[in-house]
Amino acid sequence: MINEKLAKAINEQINKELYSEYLYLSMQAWFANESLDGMASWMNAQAQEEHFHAMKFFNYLVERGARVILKTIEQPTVDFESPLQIFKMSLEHEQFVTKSINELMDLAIKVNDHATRSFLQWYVDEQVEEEASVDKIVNMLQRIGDHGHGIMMIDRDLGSRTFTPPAEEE
Ligand code: OFO
Repeated sequence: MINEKLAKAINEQINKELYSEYLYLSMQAWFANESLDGMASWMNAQAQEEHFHAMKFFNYLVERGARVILKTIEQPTVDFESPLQIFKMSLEHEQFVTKSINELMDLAIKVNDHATRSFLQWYVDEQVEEEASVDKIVNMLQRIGDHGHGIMMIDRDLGSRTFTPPAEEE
């Protein structure tokens, strides 16, 4: 049986991952209205990835015999200004999630739960990738500024992203 405090913190993390999904869907909606279909599609792939992150925690709690307690998902921001502002906000959000995963890891270490430490290592590595991919887009957008042609090129490029859930080890 998993430590009660740790199970509670993982339940809170499930809420954060589902909020992330919601936030990226909200960003997708803004891009869709702006006819930036590639960026909208990138956000959709990102939202699917967040759903996967949430369900991975969900399944882990079930596997460890703990209850999954779903809470209200906060309304995400709906007012955005530009692609650059959105991707900057995504980066800040991912930094917040990284901090939260690190705190979970600290707790798993504190309560001596080796199984959860091993499980969380996947998220620690994943967050490095999450931050790096958004940071790269922020840099590209900063470089092109308001240049319409550049935005269209990035949009086309980002549209090629798809989400394939990683194979789960047995
Ligand atoms: Fe789940 O990593 Fe982004 O938020």
